[in-house]
Amino acid sequence: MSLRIDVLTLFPEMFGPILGTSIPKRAAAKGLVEYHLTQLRDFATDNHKSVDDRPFGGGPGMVMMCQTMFDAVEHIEAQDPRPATRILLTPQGRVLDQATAEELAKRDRLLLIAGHYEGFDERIIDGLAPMELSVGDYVLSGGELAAMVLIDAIVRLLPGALGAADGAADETFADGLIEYPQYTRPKVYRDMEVPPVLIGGNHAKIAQWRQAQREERTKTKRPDLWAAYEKRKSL
Ligand code: 9D3
Repeated sequence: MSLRIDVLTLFPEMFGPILGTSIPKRAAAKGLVEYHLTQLRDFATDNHKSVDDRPFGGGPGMVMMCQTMFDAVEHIEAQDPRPATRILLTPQGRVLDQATAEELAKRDRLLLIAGHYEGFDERIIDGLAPMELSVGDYVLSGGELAAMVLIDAIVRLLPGALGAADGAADETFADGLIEYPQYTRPKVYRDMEVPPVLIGGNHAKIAQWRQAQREERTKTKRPDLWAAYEKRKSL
């Protein structure tokens, strides 16, 4: 059975170009995943089609309201008998990492909820008990781009999603080190030379050089990953 991904959003039109391009598109064409977009505003019941309201107790901004969210989630979930893993995209969530993407790629139904500009009524979190995910510690205008990041990270992990040419070369994060530097023709460009070891054809030496490069570059470019790598090795 293929993966069904539902997205609940005020901006479904943002998703078309991303889901219709590259690997997300190819994965859907191969039947590995289906995308279903739902407009949250369709579940508004008042004349103004409200999906948010002013916060009790005062303060800036607006708060996504319970009724539209609960009604929409119940409507979406009733479209398929498989229970959905509910995911709320929020800056307060746990930060997405590769292990989480791998875990989510094993599920058969995901419901992604993206808000815009503002927060959620806490009863949405209490009542729907979603997994709360962020894509990093910086402020976006809404959860839509975060949802697309999550979809892309998951869908490319589905078996068969990557062509033979794209596959396998996923070393980064698999073992905690970043990748070795790569070069292609020409051998000299604007006085910058390709490391001679790569041209010599000694494959054992090339492998050794690449591994040393990975370690050196992880130390300097990603000291956070290097610390985690050293810690894991010492256990
Ligand atoms: C005033 C407090 N703000 C929290 C930092 C309010 C707020 C700002 C931006 C609430 C929501 C948003 C919109 N962002 C998201 O919905 C979001 C997000 C993000 O901003 N960064 C990283 N990951 C995510 S996932 C969803």
